[in-house]
Amino acid sequence: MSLFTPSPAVADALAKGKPVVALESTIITHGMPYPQNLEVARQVEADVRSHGAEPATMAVIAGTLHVGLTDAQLELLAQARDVAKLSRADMAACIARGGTGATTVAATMIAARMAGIAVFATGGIGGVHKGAEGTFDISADLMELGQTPVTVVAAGAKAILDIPKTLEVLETQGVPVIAYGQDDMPAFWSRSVGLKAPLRMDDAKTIAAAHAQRAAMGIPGGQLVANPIPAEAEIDRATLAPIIAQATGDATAHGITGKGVTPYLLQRIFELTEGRSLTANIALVRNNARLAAEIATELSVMMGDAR
Ligand code: PSU
Ligand code: MN
Repeated sequence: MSLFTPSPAVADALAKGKPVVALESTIITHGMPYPQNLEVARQVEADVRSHGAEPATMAVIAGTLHVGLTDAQLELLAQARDVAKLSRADMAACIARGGTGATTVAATMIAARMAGIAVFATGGIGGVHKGAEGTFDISADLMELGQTPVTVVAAGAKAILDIPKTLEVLETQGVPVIAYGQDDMPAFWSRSVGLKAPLRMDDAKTIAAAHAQRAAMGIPGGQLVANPIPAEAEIDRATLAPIIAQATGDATAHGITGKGVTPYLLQRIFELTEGRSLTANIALVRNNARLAAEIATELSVMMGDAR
């Protein structure tokens, strides 16, 4: 029994040592409304291809872990209701039961590592939620970054999170947090959270070299590349702050907890910004897909040179 089923294109790329970029599916099922989620999923795959890499969108469908989806599978996920949101805790259980589920950042990293894919593009990672000192709500994404050797390109941590605490946990987990092309830590919908990122790199080659260096030294865990949203698409922090405060208050008032928190907040912020948050989200995911393809390309050149 094989652990996963690669699409023909992904299998071919992996066999030839060509660059491959992993993509998650929770952003499709729980992060964006239909039909924009389907359009974005297709567009992001096209962005990866146009930058010289093969996209591998991950999902569990009827008990099979797919690494690379057909268009029909993308459509099924985009339209499906009641698809499970799979993290480290539940992916194996879903497969064992023959279920269907979308992969979060943590689950996508696990699948990527099994398939031999080193680079992954998403929108934003999960992190330490505001009020975590009371709720203990800390995303499994952070611990995954601490143990699974995949470089994750995101637009920073979502502004709905407690970003200083998220950075503290990443530091504790030994995760390099690399701002791309600027000193400041980006905050998903905005280009800066107003504090410096721990590290800064200005080109894909250096990020790939750092990934390869960690692997060579046997340091477990991945890297987080924080790629700022393109300036023309950003929503400034001052505009977002009261909206995030309201969405967070609404979540508490409605008793939303656990896995429901992130999808609820994204949907509420979409409503409160009259769709602007989605436009920004699309721009940043596409931007991350392009950078991830460049990093994967640099890495495949390095690995080729090493062979
Ligand atoms: N970023 C988005 N939309 C999303 C997510 C991130 O723009 O839906 C998802 C990712 O899959 C991430 C997950 O791994 O939210 C984090 O969920 P939690 O906070 O429950 O760990
Ligand atoms: Mn959580």
